[in-house]
Amino acid sequence: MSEHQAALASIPNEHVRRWVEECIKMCQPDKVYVCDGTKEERARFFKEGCETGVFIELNQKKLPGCYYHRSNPNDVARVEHLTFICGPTEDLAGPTNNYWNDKEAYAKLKTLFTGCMKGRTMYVVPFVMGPIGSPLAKVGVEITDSLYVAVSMGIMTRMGKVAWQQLGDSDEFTECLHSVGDCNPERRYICHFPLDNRIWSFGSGYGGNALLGKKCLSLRIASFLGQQQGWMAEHMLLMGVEDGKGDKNYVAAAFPSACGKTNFAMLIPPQKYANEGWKVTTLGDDIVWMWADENGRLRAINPEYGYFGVVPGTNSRSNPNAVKTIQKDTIYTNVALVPLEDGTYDVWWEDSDMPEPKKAIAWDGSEWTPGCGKKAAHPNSRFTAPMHNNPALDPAAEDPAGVPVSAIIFGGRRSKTIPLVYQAFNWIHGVYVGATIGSETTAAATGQVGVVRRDPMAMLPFIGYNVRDYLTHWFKMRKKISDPPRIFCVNWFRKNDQGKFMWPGFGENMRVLEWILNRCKGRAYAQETPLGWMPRPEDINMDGLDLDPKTMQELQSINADDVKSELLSQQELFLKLGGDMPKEMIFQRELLISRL
Ligand code: GTP
Ligand code: SPV
Ligand code: MN
Repeated sequence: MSEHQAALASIPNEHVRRWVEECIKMCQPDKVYVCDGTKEERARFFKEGCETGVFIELNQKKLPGCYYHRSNPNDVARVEHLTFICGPTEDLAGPTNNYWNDKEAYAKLKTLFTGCMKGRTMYVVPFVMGPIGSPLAKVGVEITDSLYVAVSMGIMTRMGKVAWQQLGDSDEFTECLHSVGDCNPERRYICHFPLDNRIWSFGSGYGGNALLGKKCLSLRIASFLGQQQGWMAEHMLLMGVEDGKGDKNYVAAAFPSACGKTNFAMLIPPQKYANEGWKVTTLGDDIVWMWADENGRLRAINPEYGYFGVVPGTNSRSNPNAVKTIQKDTIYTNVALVPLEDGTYDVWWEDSDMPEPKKAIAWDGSEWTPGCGKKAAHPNSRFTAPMHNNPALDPAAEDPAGVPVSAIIFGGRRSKTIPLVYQAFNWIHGVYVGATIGSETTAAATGQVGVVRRDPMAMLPFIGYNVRDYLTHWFKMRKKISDPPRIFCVNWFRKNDQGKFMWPGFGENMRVLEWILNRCKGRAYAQETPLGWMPRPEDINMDGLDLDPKTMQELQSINADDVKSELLSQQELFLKLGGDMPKEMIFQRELLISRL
C-alpha cells in the first residue's frame, strides 16, 4: 500500500486524491500511476506497451512515432444499446436514451468494478477539454486500467500537469472511471450520471466507449451542463474559410458518425479556388462547444486536442491533409498490418495510397490476401493523431476566446430524396431542419449499417439528457444571439439509379461552401422551395468541374412524393416525443406540409 500512498501523495488536488483513494479501494489495482503528460512518459508507455503486446511498433523510418493497436474483435465500435443516462428519474434521459436508475446502475457496476484491477496498473489521467484559459474549458480525470486509453488520452486531450494547474483547489472536475474488465459484451456498460458529473465505463477498450473525455464528457455530460448553464455542446466540426480577398469566416457542421466531418474540416479547395486564394483551415473535426459572447455573437471552441478519425478511404485524393497528419506520432487501430522484409511492419487499408499488399494481417489478426473475400481493415478502423500534425490547423485552434460562427451546417448520409444543399428560412426553421435530419447508419456504432434513422443534430447517441429539453435549448439560444448564424442542410451522398454517388464530394464540396458563405453575406441568389432556399444549378460555381448539368439538376431536385415519405418517417421522432415535442417543431412541420 505504501506505493499507492506515494502515487496518491503526488496528486495535488485533495478532491481528486480522495476520489482516487476510493477507486483504489474498490478496484484493487496492483500499481497506481499518475500521468504527468510528458514526452518521456509517452515514450515509456509505448516501450512498455510494445513489450506487453498492447502496441506493435511500426516501421520508424517510414512512420516515426507511430504504433499499431488492435482492439478485441468484439469491441470495435460504440455500443449505443449499452450506453446509459442514469439518474433518479426516467425523465432525465428522455425517449431517445437508455435510462438506468442511478442507484441500480451504481450497485450493478460496483459489483463489476470491485477487484477488477487486481494484477493490473491503474492509470490516473488528468486532462483538460478546451483551450487552456477558455471560459468553457473543463477538467476531467480518467482512471483506467488500459495503457492504450492512457496513451490515447495524451493525444486527444491536453493531458498531465496542465490539468492540475487548470483545476487548482476546485472540486469541479468530471470523474471518469474506466476498466476494460474482461471485455465481455455481456458485461459492458457505458454509464453517465449527469447530476453527479460522473462517468462509469466498464468492459470496452474502444475509442468512444473508453476515451471518456470524448463522447462521454465532451458531448453527453457537456450537453447537459450546457443546457443548465446556457451554452451548447455539439457533434460538429469547426473550420475557417478565407476567400482570398481578405475575408475570413468560421463554419460549424454537424454530420452523424462516419458521415464526413473529418474530411470536410480538412478540405483542400480545388485548383480554381486555390488560384484565387481560397483557404480552408481546421479548428476541430468532431466536437464543438459554443456560447454567446457579451456582444451576442455565437463563439465556438474545439474541446479536443487530437483527431480520432476513420481510416478507410483516407488517401491523398480524398483527404491529403489527413494523410500528412498521420505520418508521425499516430496510433493506428484495427487497420491491416503489412510485414516488411526487415521484420518491421507497415499499415494498409482499403482505398489507401499504398498498392494492395500481396499478404497482410487483417484487423482481426487473421491472414489476409487480395480477393480473400474479407476486408483487411475494419470499416471503423481509426487513427489517433495530434491536431498539431495537421498542416492546415487554424491559427485560432488554441485561442481561449474561440471564433465567431457565421454558418451552421447540418447533413446526413442519404442516397435518396435529400438535395445537395438548401438554406433554412431562419433560426427556428433551421432548428427544425437539424432536428429532423435522417441519416443511414454506419460502422461507427455496432448494429445494422445503412438504415435511415432520425438523428437530431447528429446528436442522437450523444444528447446526455432529455431530447425535449435539448430541442427547447436550441430554440432558446436564439434569444442570446443578436445576429444568428445562417443554417444550412447538405447531402454529399445522393446516388443515381446505378448506385453511384452523383456528387464528387471531398474538395469539390468547396463549391457548396462558397454558396453558403455568399448566402451569409447576402451575396448569392436562391429560390424559395418547400424545403428552404435553394441555389439554382447556375448559382453553384462549376468552373473546372466536369459534371453534367443534368446531374446537377438531379442533385438539387425535390420530389414531392419523396418529401411526403420523408415527413412520414419524421413521425418516428414526433411519436417518440409525443406531447413533449416543442411547439415550434409542430408549427414548422405544419408549415412544411402546407408548402407542399
Ligand atoms: P466520425 O469520426 O465517426 O464522427 O466521422 P466523420 O463524420 O468525421 O466522417 P469522416 O470524415 O471520417 O468520413 C467517413 C466516411 O465518409 C469516409 O469513408 C469518407 O471517405 C466518406 N466521405 C467523407 N466525405 C465525403 C464526401 O464528400 N463524399 C463521399 N462520397 N464520401 C465522403
Ligand atoms: C463517432 O463515432 O462519432 C466517433 C468515433 O467520432 S467515437 O470516438 O468512437 O465516438
Ligand atoms: Mn464523431
